[in-house]
Amino acid sequence: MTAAAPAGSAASAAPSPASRIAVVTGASSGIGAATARQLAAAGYRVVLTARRKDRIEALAEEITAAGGQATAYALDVTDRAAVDEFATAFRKIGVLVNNAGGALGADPVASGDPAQWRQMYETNVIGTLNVTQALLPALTASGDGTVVVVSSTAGHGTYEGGGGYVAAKHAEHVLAETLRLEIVGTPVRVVEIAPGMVRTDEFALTRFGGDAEKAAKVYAGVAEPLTAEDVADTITWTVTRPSHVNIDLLVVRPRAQASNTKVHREL
Ligand code: 8X3
Repeated sequence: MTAAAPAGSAASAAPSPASRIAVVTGASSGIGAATARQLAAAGYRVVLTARRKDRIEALAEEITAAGGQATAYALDVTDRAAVDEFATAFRKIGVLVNNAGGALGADPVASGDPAQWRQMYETNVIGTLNVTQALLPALTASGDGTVVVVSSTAGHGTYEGGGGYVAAKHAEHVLAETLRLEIVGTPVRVVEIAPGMVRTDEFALTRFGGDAEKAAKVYAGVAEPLTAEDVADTITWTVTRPSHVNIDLLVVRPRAQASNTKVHREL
């Protein structure tokens, strides 16, 4: 005899047909790609978006070959017209993971590049705003929607050289908090995941304009930075909780990182 799943278990939170589509932005690498793989394994039909079409198409093929359901859609989240066009494809979706974004530069406020600050605000904040606004009707129509905002520990405290990125991530945090207040009473929950030090192929490399030496220094001597899979695991856990459970904010760091400025390094 098969025992009935206990109320509130992960099994009881399996996505319903109306809510089984999950859109992931920035799905071409790192946390976004790992999240797409894990949500597909959890039974979601994942829609992969990113600017790099070849990458997301390859990932969609990989997920499909592994028995999952995935489609790829090339999208720049800062292009509002393109985002609106993308959103017309959906009447109902269950999950939106706002992951696209990143850091540019690590200069002090006194000498930081305003163009980089602006670009970080565009991708991290306006990108999240664009996609969330465009898909909110479909998330609501599903009767059981989840908006995930992948912010950062940079959204909760600052550090020297972090100014522009920290400012953008604070704004993303505020977007998530404000949205949660504004849509309470609708069937959509808002989850913020704030990862600390995560070693991915591209985050630090992009931040330092492709300078591999500078990028490596970020993780120097840190035994085990988080992986993209670690963060994807937390995202998947939050979206597979029963619908009435809203994980407002989940801060996740490697054990070696006690705060943004206190990291244990064995050098
Ligand atoms: C990444 C965390 O410390 O590089 O979002 O700002 S940090």
